[in-house]
Amino acid sequence: MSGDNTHTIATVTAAPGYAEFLEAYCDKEQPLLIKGLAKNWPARERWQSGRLRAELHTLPKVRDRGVFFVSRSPVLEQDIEMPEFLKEILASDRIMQDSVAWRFWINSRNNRTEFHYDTNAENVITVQVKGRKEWVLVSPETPLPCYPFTNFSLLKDEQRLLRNKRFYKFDLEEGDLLYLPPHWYHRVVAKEDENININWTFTKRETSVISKEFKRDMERCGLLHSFKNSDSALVRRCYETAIRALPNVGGIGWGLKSFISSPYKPSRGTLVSRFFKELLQIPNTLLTLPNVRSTLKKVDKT
Ligand SMILES: O=C(O)CCC(=O)C(=O)O
Ligand SMILES: [Fe+2]
Repeated sequence: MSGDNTHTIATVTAAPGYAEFLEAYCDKEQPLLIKGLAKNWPARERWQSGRLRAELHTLPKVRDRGVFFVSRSPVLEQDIEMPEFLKEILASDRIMQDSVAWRFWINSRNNRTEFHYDTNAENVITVQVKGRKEWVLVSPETPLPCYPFTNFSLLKDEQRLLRNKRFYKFDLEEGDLLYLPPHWYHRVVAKEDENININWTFTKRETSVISKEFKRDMERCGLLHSFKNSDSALVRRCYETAIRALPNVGGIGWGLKSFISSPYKPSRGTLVSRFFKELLQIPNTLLTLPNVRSTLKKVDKT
């Protein structure tokens, strides 16, 4: 362990089997880097940014979300060779089947995705098909400060944000696969002229990993859910106004039909205390507003 809390992500050179993937990584929600997994994928020859973008626009199942393209069912399978563990997890009844998505990211050099974690307790499996991206992952046990009620970290100086956090910093190179567990914050910077990655997302039905950020997520989602379904028309209207005003980049409204099941059941008192903890971030939020404006121009195209 070094003084600045940088750790080294678990790294292997061959895909684990399904049972090992579950036991060592997915059940424990620990990240994994598989080097060179996609070395021989036809996509490495076939995909080129302009052509791929044009092709994705012709596919009826695919939606252009601005930041990425997304499909709820398989597309361009002829160009990729999914490892067995991935096929098995996507087909398994351990996950919510309506949570599965195929996403395509086509980015030019220096494209930057700021610190956030994916909502709906999403697990992400990413393959860097072309180019290279630098990732920083921050453990949900040392969460970053967020904008109130959101999964987006305050836009502040990175060195200060990472002080005393447990994090991994590494390059995802052409052909590498990354398993990103739920609630791990990440920021990503594209490092080559052409950068293409594909990722699959899924949400487990259950979890026994009760990290600090998991608790906050359950509490903020519980609160948002109670505002949305409140008996008071005023509360419901305030909720709807706030959601409409917020950028629709992370599915802030908790889109899944069912919550993930876990031993953590926050009490009403905990939800109320969460409400006030979130409000306490308002002063910090105001201080970062100039950064928010410039970042939203780049990010929120949905
Ligand atoms: O590749 C990027 O720029 C962002 C990726 C990301 O946030 C994700 O896959 O969840
Ligand atoms: Fe993400």
